[in-house]
Amino acid sequence: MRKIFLFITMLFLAGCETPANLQQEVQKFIDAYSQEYQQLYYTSSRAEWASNTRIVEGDSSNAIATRKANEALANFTGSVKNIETIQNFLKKREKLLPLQIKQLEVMLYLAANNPQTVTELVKERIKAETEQVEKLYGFDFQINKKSVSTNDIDAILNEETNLKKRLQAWEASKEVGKNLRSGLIKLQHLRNQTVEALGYPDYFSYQVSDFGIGTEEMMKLNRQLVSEIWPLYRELHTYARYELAKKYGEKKVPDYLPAHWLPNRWGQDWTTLVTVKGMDLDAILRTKTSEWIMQQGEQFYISLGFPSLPQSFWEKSSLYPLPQDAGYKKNNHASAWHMDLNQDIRSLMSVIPNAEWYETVHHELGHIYYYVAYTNQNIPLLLRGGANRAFHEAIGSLMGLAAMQKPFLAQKNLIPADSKTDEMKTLLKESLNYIIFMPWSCGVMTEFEYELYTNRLPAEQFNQKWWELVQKYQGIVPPSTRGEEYCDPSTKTHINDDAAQYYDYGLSYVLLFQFHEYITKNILQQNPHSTNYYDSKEVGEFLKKVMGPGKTQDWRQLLQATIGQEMSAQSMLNYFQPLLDYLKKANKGRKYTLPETL
Ligand code: X8Z
Ligand code: ZN
Repeated sequence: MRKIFLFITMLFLAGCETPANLQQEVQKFIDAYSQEYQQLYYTSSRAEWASNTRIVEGDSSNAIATRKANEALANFTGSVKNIETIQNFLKKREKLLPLQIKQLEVMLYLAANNPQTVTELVKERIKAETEQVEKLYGFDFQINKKSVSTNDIDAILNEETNLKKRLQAWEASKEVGKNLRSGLIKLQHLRNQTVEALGYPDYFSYQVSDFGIGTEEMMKLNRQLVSEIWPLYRELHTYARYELAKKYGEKKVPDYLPAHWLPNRWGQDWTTLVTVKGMDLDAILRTKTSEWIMQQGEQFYISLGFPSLPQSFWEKSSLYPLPQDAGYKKNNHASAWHMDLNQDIRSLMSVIPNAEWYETVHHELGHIYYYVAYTNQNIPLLLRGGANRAFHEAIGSLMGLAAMQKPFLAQKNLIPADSKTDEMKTLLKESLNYIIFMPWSCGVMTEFEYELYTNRLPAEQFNQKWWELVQKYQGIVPPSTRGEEYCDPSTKTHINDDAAQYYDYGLSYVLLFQFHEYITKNILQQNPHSTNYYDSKEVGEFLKKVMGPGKTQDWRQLLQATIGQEMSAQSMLNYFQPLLDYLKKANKGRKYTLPETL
């Protein structure tokens, strides 16, 4: 009798949990979670937005609101109750729908960043992160005791030929690091400790896991990418040493590039070393307004079949530099925000009319249109993200590349249609952007953060390790010894507020050239070095295929489905192939100081 009873009970229980029932139950949980998450996320975004757009010295009201909002979000995503529910559901994953599994995994990933089991550490970390951003962007950069903006510093590094003045500007740009050192030490520990609680070995590994690969695999991939472009980088490095020595009237060509010789605070972009006659975009853009640059960017996307940006984007974004007498400061690094994971999309920039900002505008709008592409009822809230983070970075950079090619510029009447330009020089200029970036992103930044988090770099070695990597990967040296009182890595935005994710950008450049090659071969049938995407609805359709699924598909499968390839640097190498011979000739008889292989 008993046995029969038990049997019936079991039948009943099993009957309750048919896949359909379970799926329904899980869906109810996902829907409720998503709704609450969205509200908390929006509150946090608004507070962060205020903290990044209005930094008032001595006023902590924004910081307090941001801390509170971020704590509320963390309490929810990291709650033990939520984690247990998610883990229990995931134990029965074979009965769940693929998109449900993906959403539960996203929840678990969010939880791991701030588990309730270590509430105090999470709180400390949120506080430290908010303070770090305020210190970085509230900093008063000064040259000769006069306040300057980072745009001012960048202009000097781009244009000035007097080495003393260059040195002053470069040194001024690194002062902020001293104030950020203690915060970075704190964050190194707190970031590691918070993710350890849910079983990640360290913060770097946590961030890497979002790509579905392990830390060692990611490091191997990055090192391989650097080694693939290294022959080209070595030529560019040699070329730049000699050309810059000439430019600055220095008789002795240095073995390594002094950091203040380069047109960028971190040596990550050398584009302005070369001007192409007939295509001097900087000179052309200087005659335009910042607003014109923004509209131009939007127009390009619209021409591909994307909608115009909502009125709220224009009203709520913070697109231009603050007036000097504003009485407050703002984050001067460009970013794009999906405030509520729905219709509130904004960008934070300090656009001035020059080629660098022209490119950045296209980059940020790439994020914005990515948001637009996956914000609809087919894509669950928790899967509104890039196929991986590198995809999100790639689209806008691709558009930036396309918006600088000659046929595009001619169609937009920015250069005369019949202007004769030196194609090799154009390619050289492009390589000073895309190739130069690789040892910086996949090398210096990635290796440093790997040391910092995975290998727990001691604080007394931050600056030493930094410059060791800069010399090894970029062939750049500091103008004079930089002791540990400085913290030069923390002058870079992402070290502070986008930690352990910089390989996203290196990978995005690789993807960008894969997309570009596919588009030019299969859609436009144009020479990849000389294209015009403008008005091509087919290109727009292709981009929507890449962006539309958000995170609902595995990124490798999506890449196969859209371009039929795995991720590879081959397209980038194809693109710059003609340059290698040209540079070898230009460098004939010159001394190479970087090793042939890394
Ligand atoms: O940070 C950015 C974007 C914001 S998503 C402007 N980029 C990297 C950088 O500035 O270091 C774009 C390329 C590299
Ligand atoms: Zn970006």
